[in-house]
Amino acid sequence: MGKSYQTLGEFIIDNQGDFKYSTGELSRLLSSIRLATKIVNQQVNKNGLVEDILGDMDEENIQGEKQKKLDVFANETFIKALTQREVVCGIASEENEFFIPVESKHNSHLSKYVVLIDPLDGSSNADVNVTVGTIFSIYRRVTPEGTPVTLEDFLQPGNKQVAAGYVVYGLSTMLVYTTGHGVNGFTLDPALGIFYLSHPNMTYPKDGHIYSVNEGNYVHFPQGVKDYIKYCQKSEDDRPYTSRYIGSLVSDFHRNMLKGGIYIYPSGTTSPYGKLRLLYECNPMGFLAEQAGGMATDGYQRILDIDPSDLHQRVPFFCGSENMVKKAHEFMSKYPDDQIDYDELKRIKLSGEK
Ligand code: AHM
Ligand code: MG
Repeated sequence: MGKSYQTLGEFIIDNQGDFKYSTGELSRLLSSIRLATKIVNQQVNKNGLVEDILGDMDEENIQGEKQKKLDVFANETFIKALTQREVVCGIASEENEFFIPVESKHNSHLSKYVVLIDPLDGSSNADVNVTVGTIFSIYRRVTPEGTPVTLEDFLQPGNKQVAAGYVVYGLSTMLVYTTGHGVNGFTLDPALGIFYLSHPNMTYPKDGHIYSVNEGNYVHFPQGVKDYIKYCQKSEDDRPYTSRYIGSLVSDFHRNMLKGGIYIYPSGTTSPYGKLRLLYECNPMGFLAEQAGGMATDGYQRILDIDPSDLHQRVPFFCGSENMVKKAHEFMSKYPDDQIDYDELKRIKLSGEK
């Protein structure tokens, strides 16, 4: 974590050459995300001061301004920043049931990128002044340019991502992202409104001592997860591990990447596939994890290789330091029947649509 005066804007431009035949489209897109992040950050920082932001959407705050819930505000801000600047041809958001096609009003040539976004992840934490985040994921469209986007453009496996990142609105606000050439973190100087490169080349320690899982759901967990948790708690070698769970994926991930750890959201709780969304949460975090030398799986297979069947599909998520995820796999592999067949899921989904 060296001192650096390189700004995010400069970094984006300096690294544009990582992409052969770059036209600057991705740079413009990342710059729009940066702008939206600053706007959302301002609003997040007023949380508590402007108390009605947590109230009904129609309420006025103490300054007499109409206020919106923070997650609605964040969703609208990102969508606006991306559509008005015409830097994408389509957006899918965790907050919206359907994807949003973007039509060009100004550019004859509309961007070839689609963005998938979780505008305010862990938003229930906002009520108690605990860190929340934004997660984004960028793909090249697969349908021909110049035609309206289709579902196919969004239902791509995570290994096709061009870029992904998150923003953590914590003690300081950080934007962390990858374009497939490592992971870099930028910290916002709130006085200047500028992100500076503060964490170049972020990497997961190979081993760790932190496990992050909502143990309140223990009785519902698959046996492999229960066994692994018992292993983490055993007094042997360098164990027991420390348990840390914020309930805000971005913060749990961020801490584990810096210190070494594993995050698990298994199946068997709120849904048979866990809680987290493949497209808005697991794929972008999985891409970042791998780029930082960590791993992201569903307990059996690589997250980035899953062929998605639905915009809001959920998957179990095991993510973190390589040796910890591998150890968890050893326990999971004893219960092969718990493995999910995603091709079968897709077949069922498609046959249901006919
Ligand atoms: P959200 O997208 O509705 O905010 O849910 C995602 C969040 C993650 O940030 C967090 O890790 C998880 O849900 C916590 O869930 P739980 O309260 O079930 O442990
Ligand atoms: Mg979320």
